[in-house]
Amino acid sequence: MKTVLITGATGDVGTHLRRELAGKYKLRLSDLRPIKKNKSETFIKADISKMSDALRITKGVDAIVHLGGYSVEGPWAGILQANIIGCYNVFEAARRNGVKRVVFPTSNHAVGFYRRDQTIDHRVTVKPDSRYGVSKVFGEALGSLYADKYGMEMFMIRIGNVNPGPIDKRRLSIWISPRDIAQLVSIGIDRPGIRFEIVYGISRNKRAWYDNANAYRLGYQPQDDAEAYAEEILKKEKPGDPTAELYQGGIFVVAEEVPNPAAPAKRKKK
Ligand code: 15L
Repeated sequence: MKTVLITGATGDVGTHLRRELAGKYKLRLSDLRPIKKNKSETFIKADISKMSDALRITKGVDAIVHLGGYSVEGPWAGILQANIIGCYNVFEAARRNGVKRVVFPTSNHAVGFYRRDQTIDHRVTVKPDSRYGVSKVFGEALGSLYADKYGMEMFMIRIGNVNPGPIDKRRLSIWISPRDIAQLVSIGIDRPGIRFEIVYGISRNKRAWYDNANAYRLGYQPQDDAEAYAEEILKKEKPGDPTAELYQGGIFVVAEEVPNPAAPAKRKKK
């Protein structure tokens, strides 16, 4: 049985994967936060922004599912530490420890500035919608480098939204069920002959914005379709931000007010 490291194992996706992949692989979990592990799992507390920790957790595993890091938009300092430095450390530590296979859950936010009336495949130019989206593009680029330069096997899943069911209209297009994401991750771990692949992490959704032919070519057979929830979801849907609704990335595309430290401080009114 293969030993598989899951970083960021306490998060939502990690929690679904632990349940779905139990018994299929020996799971080694890591996270900054402590975890309540079960008997068949091992846990190592680690901060992946430190190379020494990344080297420790990746030693002796057959494959890595690198979920660790920020999973939503956030301040640059945090994204830099967790998603840029952390991702570099994990890929580099894998290389130094001779771990060839890495599954990297990237995100729909790497291409979130495509419009909802467009269908995109795995070959489109990236269009990140946020600092978080840029960090996922960084991971994809780093994966490509490590595949071409060091012969590593990098499987990039641009995940939509993992949940037991879709939670709103946008997610009817990008939802993936826990069992479908587990199937895709298993393809990423086990399929022979991977060098560098990008696939979309969505179920077989009728309203998909993605042409997921590359995932199907590699053997993906999703079991679920968000359409089964559509009527119920659409009944509850309220109109949202009109800009966000134009784009696939939703609210992530909307510019926030970022304080400008160079601007003269406003005088307080007396
Ligand atoms: C993501 O990439 C996030 O990890 C997740 O928390 C959701 O925000 C998801 O995208 C989404 O777009 O729904």
